[in-house]
Amino acid sequence: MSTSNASLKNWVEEVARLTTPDSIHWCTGSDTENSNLVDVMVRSGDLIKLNPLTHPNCYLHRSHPSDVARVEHLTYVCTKSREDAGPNNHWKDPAEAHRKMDALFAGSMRGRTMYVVPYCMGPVDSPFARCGVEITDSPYVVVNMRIMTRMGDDALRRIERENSFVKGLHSLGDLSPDRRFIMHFPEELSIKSVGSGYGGNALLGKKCHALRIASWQAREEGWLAEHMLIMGVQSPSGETHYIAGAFPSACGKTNLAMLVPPESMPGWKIWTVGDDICWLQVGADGQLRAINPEAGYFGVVPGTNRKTNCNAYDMIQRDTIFTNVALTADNQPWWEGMETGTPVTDWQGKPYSGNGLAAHPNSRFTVSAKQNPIYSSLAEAPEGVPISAILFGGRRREVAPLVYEARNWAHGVLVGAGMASETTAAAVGQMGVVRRDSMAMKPFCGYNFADYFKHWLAVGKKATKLPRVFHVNWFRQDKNGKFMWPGYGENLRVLKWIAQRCEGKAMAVETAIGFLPRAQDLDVTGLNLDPATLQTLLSIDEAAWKQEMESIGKYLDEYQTRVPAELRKEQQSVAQRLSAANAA
Ligand code: GTP
Ligand code: SPV
Ligand code: MN
Repeated sequence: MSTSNASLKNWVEEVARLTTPDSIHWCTGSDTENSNLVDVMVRSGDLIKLNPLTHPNCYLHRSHPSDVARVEHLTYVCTKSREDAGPNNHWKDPAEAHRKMDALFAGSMRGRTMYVVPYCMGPVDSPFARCGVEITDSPYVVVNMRIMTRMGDDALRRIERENSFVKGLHSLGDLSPDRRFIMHFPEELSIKSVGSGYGGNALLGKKCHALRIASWQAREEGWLAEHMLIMGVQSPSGETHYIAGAFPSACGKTNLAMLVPPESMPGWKIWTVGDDICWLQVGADGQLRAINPEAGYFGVVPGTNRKTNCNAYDMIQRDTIFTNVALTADNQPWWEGMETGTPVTDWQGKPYSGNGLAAHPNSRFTVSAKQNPIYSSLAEAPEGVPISAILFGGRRREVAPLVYEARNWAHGVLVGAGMASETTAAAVGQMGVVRRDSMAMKPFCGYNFADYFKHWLAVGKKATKLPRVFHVNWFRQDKNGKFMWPGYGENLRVLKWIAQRCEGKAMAVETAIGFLPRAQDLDVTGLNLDPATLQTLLSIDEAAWKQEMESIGKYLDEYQTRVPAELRKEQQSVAQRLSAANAA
């Protein structure tokens, strides 16, 4: 098989000359192709078949122990001008980057098969969707891309029709961290990734294409590519609000998008549109409309159980690829937070004696969105869903209250830009360190954050009916390091207030940082929460917030004169309100 598209054909031939694979396979996305690839990997040990009685058609993949998370320090945006990449990205000159990468790709596929993977991000019939082709020597990448994207013939037909696609070249290389780089060339709509087989580094449709390259395209074309979940929140009266939420990696997007309502909130229903990436366009009706460019979930495994999220738990009992979980004696997958079973083999395949973690904290499941019991019927709608509210949220053990609402869009952009969160196991590096993570896009924005903030403000001017903007924090801790808010399903109480705010039906008090619900404005029926704790969650420490705003001001300074004046003004106005409040 091949293609009628000359530029694709030429590129594949050029890559084959450079990487010298034994053979070339054009992926169609068929079931037979998939089961052949799975067979090959079971034989090579790349996949381990899990217990077919408890977990039919499930497999375990163990990645190289040094290759278990995204590598932000090895991820580059290579634009002609360094300023276009901005202080938020590592930068390399494009010509130098190509030279360096091509030297690593030279002969890198010798003895391996080169897979050509055409894919579409978004429903294939959606005008919002965009296509790409990933060339890879990893069959694990192929079977994951088949779950995570619309992969194969339909995508190839669209590429041939449009003659436009993002080029992604990936090779495992020798998996050495010294020869591992993920390089983006937004001006050429291309990606080169070598030396890693892990999710975000290797499944190029996801963070590399759908966020870093797409955010660049989105700015040129007037839309937004965001690290956001998309969910429908249906009230007992049957009305559904669609909400998009930006939370940094491993900070609760999948769990919120698949929320299971508490028993004490009968009649409420949640529908998942997406759990990680959201493309937002101003629709013909002047509203922001969202599509999920992905077709599956690459979700955090630890912590998933019947109690925290039975939707997610049930979804991964069949037809799932697990990466870096532990095993029980009868070959069932096991992870921390699992309430049953005993691990005997850890994520590296070593006997587990009960010391330390059995599963890797960034172990993941790959599963088709179609297996989600609450998958929204509008998730495949080519025109997307209309967004009523945007949430920004981080992991903040202090300072950030449970929820507050921004005054307006421009203030909302400041709230997003000023987001901070504790680092997690999703990326290599120290964990639990608070850092600024604007719109949860610090690792994913393909251009200068100052230009990105400007673009957010511009999108606000283009839309005639804007979503309301909120900040939430499920992760406040008490003196003993215990989470103060129960989280998970109980987060619906906050979503209910948000939905009612969108309808102009819920009360709030105005503070220096925005609108907060009072305890009586939240539905806490059936929630066993100490009133003093709730009070703490719903109040702000003005001295701490004064510091926070100063720190956000300093953060904006890093972007110098490129920062839009309107955003500066928002920061100054909140700082002034806080000074006035402190003086009062
Ligand atoms: P990425 O896929 O890395 O982008 O992450 P994500 O934002 O989808 O995070 P996910 O929902 O997978 O959650 C990550 C971790 O946070 C898991 O260990 C969850 O158990 C935990 N978590 C999710 N929601 C809550 C919550 O409301 N409260 C608390 N305390 N923990 C939560
Ligand atoms: C994240 O790290 O935000 C993820 C997982 O969603 S990865 O695909 O590795 O980026
Ligand atoms: Mn993510």
